[in-house]
Amino acid sequence: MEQELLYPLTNKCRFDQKLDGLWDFEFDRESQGLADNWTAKLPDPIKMPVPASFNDFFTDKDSREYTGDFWYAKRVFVPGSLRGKLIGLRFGAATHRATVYVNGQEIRSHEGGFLPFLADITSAVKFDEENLVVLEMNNELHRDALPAGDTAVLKNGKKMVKPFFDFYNYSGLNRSVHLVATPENHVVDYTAVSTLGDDLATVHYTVTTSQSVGSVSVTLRDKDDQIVATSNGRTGDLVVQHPQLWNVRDAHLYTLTIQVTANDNLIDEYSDEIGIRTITIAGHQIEVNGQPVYLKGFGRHEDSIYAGRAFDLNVEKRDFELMKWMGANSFRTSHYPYDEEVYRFADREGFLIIDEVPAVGFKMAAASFLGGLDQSFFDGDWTEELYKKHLDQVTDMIHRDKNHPSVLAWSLFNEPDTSSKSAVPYFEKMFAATKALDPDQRPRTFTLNEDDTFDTSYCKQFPDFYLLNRYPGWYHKWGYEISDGEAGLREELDKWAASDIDKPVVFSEYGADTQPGLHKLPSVMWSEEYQIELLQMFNRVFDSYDFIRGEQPWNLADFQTVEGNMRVNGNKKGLFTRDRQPKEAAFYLRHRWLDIDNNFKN
Ligand code: BDP
Repeated sequence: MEQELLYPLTNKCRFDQKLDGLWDFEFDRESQGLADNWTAKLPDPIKMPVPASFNDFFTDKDSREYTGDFWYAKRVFVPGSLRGKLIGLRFGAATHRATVYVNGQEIRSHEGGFLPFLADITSAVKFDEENLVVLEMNNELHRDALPAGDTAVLKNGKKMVKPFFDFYNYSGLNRSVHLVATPENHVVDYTAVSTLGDDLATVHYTVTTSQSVGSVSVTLRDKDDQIVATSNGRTGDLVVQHPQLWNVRDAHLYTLTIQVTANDNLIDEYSDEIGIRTITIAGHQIEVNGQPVYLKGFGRHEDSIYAGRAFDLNVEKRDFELMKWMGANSFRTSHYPYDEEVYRFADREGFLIIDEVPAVGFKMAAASFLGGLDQSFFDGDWTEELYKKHLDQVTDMIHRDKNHPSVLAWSLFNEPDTSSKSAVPYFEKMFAATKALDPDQRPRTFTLNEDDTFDTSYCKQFPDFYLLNRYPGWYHKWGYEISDGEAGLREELDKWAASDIDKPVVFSEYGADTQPGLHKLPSVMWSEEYQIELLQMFNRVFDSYDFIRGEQPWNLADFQTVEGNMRVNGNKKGLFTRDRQPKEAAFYLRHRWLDIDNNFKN
């Protein structure tokens, strides 16, 4: 578990500098780098942009598909004015494993390619000089790691990943690297949870500091910079009269400022934007501030041309404009936690996020779709090791994202194999271990794959609400048979309706691969017309069941996957193309969503 996950900032006590730009980069095909002293100097580096995935820049396949060890290096000047502070390097995402060296000294390792970590480099740093920062990285996939997959060795000796999931294994430093400095006695973490009263709200906060000396004060300011509440101590309550609540597509934020002082000296200060709101599940309703909400939105990916899975503010800005234009109010961070800037966008725009951990590929049928095995995933001897990493990443995700008002729920898996009893002990452990992690007690859930139905899933008791991924009309009962697909979907939903389960159901995936520009009357699969017909079919079904409380088609935009006979240069289920232009279906769905209020069905 990472202790220090606060987003970096510069103020009178703290320093933050992004180290984005060109880094040195080299493949380590023989895994000889460490033995050959690459921590002191990469022998023959090329330049590589950061943040970026390295894959799609290359014009040769061996480089694009490269699997194994690779290295990054950069000379970083550390100003003498930072003497006396703790100096760190904060990596937003190093996919999937990294060991950090500074001036030849090994600092730390980290596994998990979608969450940040801080390397404390204070003992290695030279002030007022350039410091050599070197990273040894690895992008292999394994069954005991997240996301799950295999790494094969071809007859020619080259390695190749076999993901048990449907997105490209984009690798490298996918998010910004920061040089940070904090006082030795500093704010390590804080939590802020709201309860609502009659025209009044209370923000219950806790602050953790690295040392116990010093006193803590907390101030809350409104958007006009007026102080609305103050409190003293490491835990306390901020009482806000006439609060402006954070709401769906109507966001109001307050600035929370924490100060640590000793003998009247300011020692550390940290500020963040928070929202005052509550989230509850009441029967089959999802509620924000006690009011029912119907989710309209998307499954997404961090994916774009050239830089792969790199976080790109420009792409993110465009995606938010597209989602707003569509009338959406929510999305799922399928299938991994996204860059922190995404949550900050959502906080400001009033979007709800289902925050997902990279527990994807926990299903052998998914592996066999891509040429894998046929056995229950949770029978495997890798699950003990996997569980540890999985819990670690759920812990870090909740720890990192807990203070964002936009986060509605935690998704602990995407499409695990729950149709075998062997899943149950794993789920029992995971749900018990994560119960108390979120101070805001948000709902926990996971997506149920097509094979994990009302009848077959052994894990229906775990989620607080259900996420269903269903593909009638595409992976089965397709084309002219789509009417049978609709009938089958209704048969399953009738069983949910007739059961004594009273929890919301959200459709978190459904869709049709669609080649933009392909038109056909009457429709055929892959045509723009067919995508619309499939969405119309699903929408008809959603509108006939009151307990369906949200729709998030797959996917906002086309995205890259491994090559295969089911994919034409990637997954084409986007409502938008990979370069973020609308397919015909986007106009259809926009029309529907602009007609549906955020409290649809109430
Ligand atoms: C679902 C997966 C998603 C895939 C989608 C598809 O959750 O990652 O991209 O199917 O096949 O099973 O389009």
